[in-house]
Formats: sequence, structure tokens, C-alpha cells
Amino acid sequence: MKSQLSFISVSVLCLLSQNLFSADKEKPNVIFILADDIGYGDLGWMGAKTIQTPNVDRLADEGIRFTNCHATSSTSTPSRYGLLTGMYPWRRKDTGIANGDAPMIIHPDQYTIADMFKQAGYTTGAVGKWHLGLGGEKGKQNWNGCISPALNDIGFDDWLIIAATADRVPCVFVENNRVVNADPNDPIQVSYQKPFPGELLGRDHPELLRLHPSDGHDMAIVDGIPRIGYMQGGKSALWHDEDIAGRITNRAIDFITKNKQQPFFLYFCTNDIHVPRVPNEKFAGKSGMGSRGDAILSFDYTVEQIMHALDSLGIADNTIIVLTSDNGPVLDDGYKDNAVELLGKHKPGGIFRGGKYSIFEAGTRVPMIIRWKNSIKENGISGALVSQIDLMRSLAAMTRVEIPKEAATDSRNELNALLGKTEKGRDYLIEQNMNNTLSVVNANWKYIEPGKGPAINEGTNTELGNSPVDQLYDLKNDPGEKNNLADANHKKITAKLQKILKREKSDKYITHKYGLHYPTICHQR
Ligand code: NG6
Ligand code: CA
Repeated sequence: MKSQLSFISVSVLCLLSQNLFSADKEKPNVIFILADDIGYGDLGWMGAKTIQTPNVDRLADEGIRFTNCHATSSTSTPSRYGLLTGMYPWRRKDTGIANGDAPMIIHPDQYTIADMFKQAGYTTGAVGKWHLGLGGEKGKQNWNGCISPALNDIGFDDWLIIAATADRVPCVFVENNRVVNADPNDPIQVSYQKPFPGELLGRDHPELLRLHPSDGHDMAIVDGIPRIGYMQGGKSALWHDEDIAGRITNRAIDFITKNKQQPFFLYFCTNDIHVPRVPNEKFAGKSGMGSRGDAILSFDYTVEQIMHALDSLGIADNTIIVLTSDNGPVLDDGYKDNAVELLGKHKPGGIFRGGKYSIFEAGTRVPMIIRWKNSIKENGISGALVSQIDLMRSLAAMTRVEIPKEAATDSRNELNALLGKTEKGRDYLIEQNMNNTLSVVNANWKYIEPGKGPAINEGTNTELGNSPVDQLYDLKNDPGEKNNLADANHKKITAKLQKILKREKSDKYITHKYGLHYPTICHQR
């Protein structure tokens, strides 16, 4: 009897462990490491010679490098909207660069990639730069109490974020609906309309600044740095810019550690290398390329710390890491930080034209590495045409979650391409610049629609790619988009791509009501 029992328990155990094993394979942890403004040519593995990124390169060596991956847009808010919802941001009018008092742009009704992971049984977290608004109404966030709706309403269980960008107020961390270290005796006030009585501004007090603006960025002074927007109070909650990278990396590691025994999804967005670039003293002056280069070193160190945490917890190999950037590179983005003067031979956009804000390739063609040691080959290079917008349906296919039909309508299941099983990616994708000029890219060609915006973004000295006429580029033979062939003998190709764009633009934005609903719980601290 006894031996029979132990036989049964052994078989039950075997069955259980088989189940666990297959569940593991289908439910690896997933971490997105989303850099800010890191260009196609900024990382060692993409050809940068004057800057060293050994930890990112290690990730690339252990996974697949994608050479034809695209963000939907060449600025942050729309790009992140696309990534998290699987829908093109230009289908809506309110997805442009958000200020720190913007309402939440992804509606609680919308189904997000975090909802998808929750449905698959994952614990979900978001850490770092958010830039997709908070609260229900512009300028009405309760910075001194419970901020709602917020990330918990769109699928994130646990989060600590910078509301917008580090160059926009409020310069505080928000953690699970509340400002960290808020002091009721020193209430936080935020405005994008007018300064608060007695507030000293960057534009009037250069003597108080440790970093000076080159364009805009002349309002509230926080930590000796002038920002966009006005702010008063909250002294105990203000961040110190040198500490941002460490703070959010530690929070990401805490989330990973806490959830090491169950599948988790972590959306981890670095502040590096967005302006103001004020890297920690560990990196200050170390790149020889000024603070932009130092911020790349800081980003690389963040990757090292995350990998170290995963390795020491023994979960690195069953964790999918997707490392990418929200949009292309920019040098002078509004502060005098010598990014232009100290660039040397470095080419942030690699062989591509334009940069952040642009419809040319450097605006939206971004580095992407996927590492999943258990399941994908090492040292792979893939030229498959993929968009960040595809992560949603591809990972849903992996976790076997059925996404509501009306959600993520622009996302395609490209799992085989993302896991390196095929070089065949999308047939085409759409890109967007800061002026909402759109382009269509397929395996060989790129068509840019005529646009009314300026040719150059004066402040950053970036070619935006706007032109009153059609543009067609042969990306295979002319990746630098130098020769416009729209007028040459390529009328048919131009017409074909125009037709695709017209059809895509006629698809209306669908308001769907498929978000999962979670009650806001404002924990007292
Ligand atoms: C621009 C800011 C720039 C940056 C950008 C958003 C000025 C002159 N420029 O308006 O500094 O904050 O917005 O960047 O204010 S993004 O990567 O978050 O999209
Ligand atoms: Ca960005």
C-alpha cells in the first residue's frame, strides 16, 4: 500500500513538474527596457566606436539584434501609446508630446499590453518614465492625495513613475497613485499656465542654474535645473537628477525580486538619455563626449544591474528581455550640455538621416535586442521588418491570450520574426513625425506623404522630412534617403504605397470598451 501511494505521488509530481515546465515555457517573465532618445547608432553593437556599452552588447550577443525595428513615432508620447495599446497614435488627436499635467491618454476602457499580461496570469509592473498622462482632467491631478485614474486602471499592478519627462514638472516620483514623500504641510502645486506667486524662474535667474537652457526650459527651477512648467511646494518629494537612474533601477529590481516566483511583466523605462542629461558622478565626464555620452554609459550600467539581479535570482534565462528605444537621437534638445560640441565622430543615427522628431529613418528606426536564453539563438541578426506595436499581439500569441478583436487593431502577430524563426516580418508599417506627417515603409521602399510642417526643426537642427511634394526612397540601396525617386520611373511604387496609406488613414479610431477594470486603491503611507 505504502509503495503504491508513493508511486502515485511520484507520478503526480512528475505530471505537476511537466505542467510547470510547459507553463514556464509559455509564461517566461517579460521585461521591456525602453530607453529614451537612444539612436540607432548609439550602442556598441550597432557600430558605435567612440562609446562603450559592454552590457548592452552582451545582451545583443546572447540574443537577436534587429536591424529593421521601428517605433511608431519619432517622439515619446505617441511612440509609447503605440507600444502599450497596439494602436497607431495618429488615429487620435490627443497623443502628442504630453505635459506633466496631461490627463491619462490611454483610457481605462482601453485594452493594453498590461491587461493582456494580467489575463495571462502575470503580475505587471511599470517603472520609470511614463509620459502618457495621469488623472481624468488636464491640470486637475491631486498631487497631494490619490491620483486617479492612473496606471492601475490600465493593467499595471505595481508602479513607480516620472509623470512626464525629467524636463517637465512635477519633478517627483509617483508610486501607486501617490507622490512619494509628499508632505501635507508643503503641498505640491503644478501649472503649465502661469508661475506661482514668488516663484523664481530660470528665465530671470541664470545665477541659480547649474545647467542653462538653449531653447525653452526656462520656467520652474528644480535642483538647479530650469524646466518646462511651473511648480511650487513638495520640497521633500523633489528628485535629485543625479539619482534618478539609480532610484528607478533599484525599484525595477525590487519588483523583479518580489515577483521572482511567478510570471511577471515589467515595463521599465529609463530616463537616460533624455534631457536634462545629468548623470550620476559615477559617469560624469567618463565618456569624453559630454553628458549625452555619459548618459549612455549610465544606461549601460542600468542594463548591467538588471541582468545581475536576474542572474543572481536564477531567472535570467527564462526571462525575455526586449531592449529598445522610444524614438531616435537628438543632440541639443533644449539645454546647453555640449552634446553637439563634444560629439566627435560619433553618429547617433548610424547611417540614417534625420533624428528625433523626424519622418526620416533615424527618427523611428530604433535599436532592438531580444534575449531569451532558453529559447532563442544567440548572436542572431534579423532584418525582419517589425514595429514595436507588434509586441502586443506577438506576446499574446506566446502567452495564448486572445486579445479582443477591437483592441490592438494595428498590432500584428510577428512572434516568429521576434523569436528569430523567420526573417519575414510585416509587409509594411506606418511611421509618424512630430508634425503628424506619415510614411509607409515596406521591405524595400519608403513613401513619405507631402506635409505642411517645416523642413528643419530649428531648435534641435534636425531634418524633419516634411516636404510639399511626394517622396519615395529606395531603402535597400539608399538607406540614407538621399535620392527622392517619386518623380523618376517609380510612379507605380509611389501609387501602391499611397494607396496603402490612404486605406490605413481611412480606418477610424475605434473606441472600445474592453479594458479590464480594477478598483483604485490608494494606500496610506
Ligand atoms: C520638446 C522639448 C524637448 C523634449 C521633447 C519631448 C523644448 C524646446 N523641447 O518640446 O526638450 O522634452 O519635447 O521629448 O521644450 S520626448 O522624447 O519625451 O518626446
Ligand atoms: Ca523620447
